[in-house]
Amino acid sequence: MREWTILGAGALGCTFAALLNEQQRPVSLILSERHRRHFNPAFEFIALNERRRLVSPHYRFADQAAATECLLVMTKAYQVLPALKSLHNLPRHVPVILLHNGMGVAEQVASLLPHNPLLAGVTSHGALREGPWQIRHTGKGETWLGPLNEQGKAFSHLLAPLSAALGHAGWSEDILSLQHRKLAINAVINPLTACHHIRNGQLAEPRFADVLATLGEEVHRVLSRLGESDTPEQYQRRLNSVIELTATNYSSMHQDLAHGRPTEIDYITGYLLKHAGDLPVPVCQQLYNEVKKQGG
Ligand code: KPL
Repeated sequence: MREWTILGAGALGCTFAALLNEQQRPVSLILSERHRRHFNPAFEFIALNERRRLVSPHYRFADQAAATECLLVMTKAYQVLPALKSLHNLPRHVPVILLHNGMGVAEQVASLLPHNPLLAGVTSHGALREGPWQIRHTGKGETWLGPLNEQGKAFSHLLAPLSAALGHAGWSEDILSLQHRKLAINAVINPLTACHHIRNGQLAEPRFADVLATLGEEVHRVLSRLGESDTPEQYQRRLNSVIELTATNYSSMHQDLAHGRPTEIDYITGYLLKHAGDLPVPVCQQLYNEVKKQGG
């Protein structure tokens, strides 16, 4: 049976490990060096129905990457390259699936690992770390995978086990488009909730109506420049629906800023600013500056 190896033992990485493990799928988590001397053999996983259980995946370190059969990269965007560079002897036939937020990293991964099948994924599952070894699954969502290079096209069979574990997994030959769509949602919700210290659902309050509309227009313009055909209305509907569906969540950028961690702003808003060219995007720019000012 194929073992799944997860690089990035954050809340979402541990959630995927727990859900795969529940389906009796062998899973290993690659831990960072700082955990080598001291790590818990198990973490507590709190499912959506509040059921708690201990999950004991195999733990590995970067120097044990030769045993990897299939790699899910679930680190923060800015950790992807250093984490992949630290892996020793990752076999060149191993599929590498990038599941981080934001964009702009895949091109560098393709140069780093030119022989590996490369795939990207987008997921709308939500998770929260409640303690050092305690993870809560906060939202069940959709997960889509698709190839980023020719070799990646042969790996649609990964969907079946993933779908059984996650409740949904789909294949898209145009994963770039799904990444753009997710980016366009994150570029509104994440910096606004981080700067205003609010939950996602609070963006539906009337005080945010103007900024939401203006920022939405800016982001939609860049989305069109990136080649996406969504109308402004379709985009706005999707945005409102994510705000509603994730109303009680604190966005990942809010959590990063609140815990004094670096954020993914360069890979979300920064990516849009880079691709805006001569399009006016003053609110995007202002939010980018504000997140940076607050330490992100
Ligand atoms: O992806 C998210 C994130 O927080 O990064 C959303 C969809 C905004 C949910 O919180």
